[in-house]
Amino acid sequence: MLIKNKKRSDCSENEVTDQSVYLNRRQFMKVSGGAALGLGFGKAFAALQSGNPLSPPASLQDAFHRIAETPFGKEETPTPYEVTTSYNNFYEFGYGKDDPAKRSATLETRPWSITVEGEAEVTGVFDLEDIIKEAALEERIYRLRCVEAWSMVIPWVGIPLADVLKKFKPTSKAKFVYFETLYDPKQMPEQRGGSINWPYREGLRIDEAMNPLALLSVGMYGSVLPNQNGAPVRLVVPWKYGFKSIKSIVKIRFVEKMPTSTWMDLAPNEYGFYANVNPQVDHPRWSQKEERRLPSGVIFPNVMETKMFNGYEDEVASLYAGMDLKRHF
Ligand SMILES: Nc1nc2c(c(=O)[nH]1)N[C@H]1C(S)=C(S)[C@@H](COP(=O)(O)O)O[C@H]1N2
Ligand SMILES: [Mo]
Repeated sequence: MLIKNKKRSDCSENEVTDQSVYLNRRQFMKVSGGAALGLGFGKAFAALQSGNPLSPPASLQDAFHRIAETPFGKEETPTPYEVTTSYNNFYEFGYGKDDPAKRSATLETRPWSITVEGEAEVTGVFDLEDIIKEAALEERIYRLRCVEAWSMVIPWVGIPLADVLKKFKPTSKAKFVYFETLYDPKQMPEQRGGSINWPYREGLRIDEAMNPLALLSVGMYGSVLPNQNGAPVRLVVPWKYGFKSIKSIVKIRFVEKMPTSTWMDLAPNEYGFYANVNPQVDHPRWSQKEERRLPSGVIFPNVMETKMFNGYEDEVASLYAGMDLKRHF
């Protein structure tokens, strides 16, 4: 995302181009290698769609063997794993798109606990693995649209957020849910400074959080999350700009008043609380009408129109009935 008072642009065309040139080169080598070995094109192409090489810890093997398929995103072609794990926004590890992949090995993801507090009957500190073992994991293929106007398609593994939140029995005062990322500059080097008031914070209205599309993700491409994608647990809110999908969550707080998110705090005129994907409301510094679906390069930019609520209008439009979405951006 672009930080207003920084000169550098994290969203430069060059960066995306370099990335896809690099990928295209690797893919070309694989495809031509496959052809040389006499493999059909189908098989050579399958080699590009490589899976997740990570394996879940022994205690979670069982849960990950029972991932339920769902109809979500069956029509989509997932973005290659190599792309979704090397082109990231995770500012705790740096501002370049390749920084999180290079620098996030310092993140310790086990054991991991989540503190639940605020307006709920059940509060306390919970072990993530216990939450995962109790729940049934689902695969959901969702589009992810970054506010910087690029997008990808990711096969997430997770638990519907509503199923998790209901266990804590939020009271009638819980109008919003607030989330916080880990704060530990030893593990997250960029937290030692910069213009962000760490930890990274996000929030949802309670009915948004309870919408069946909202996912608490603990994996992707059939296995656990790579660190750069927000291990071991993150939010996925596919009808909102990517920055709402907060990574490496350690705190969930049920609150009565609308919380302030990291991006509202940094630039309130550019990033609102709702942050619904909306091609009709431009960012003050760029259009939101189109997006580059990664991998995107000079020869094949792969530009497409951005859809209202990122194409999830049927599922979520009713949440915003009667609201002026230009004002509540
Ligand atoms: N804690 C934290 N969560 C974060 C971010 C971040 O910098 N820190 N970046 C956000 C942004 S801007 C996007 S687009 C998505 C990117 O998710 P991905 O790298 O898994 O594709 O993560 C979001 N969650
Ligand atoms: Mo983003």
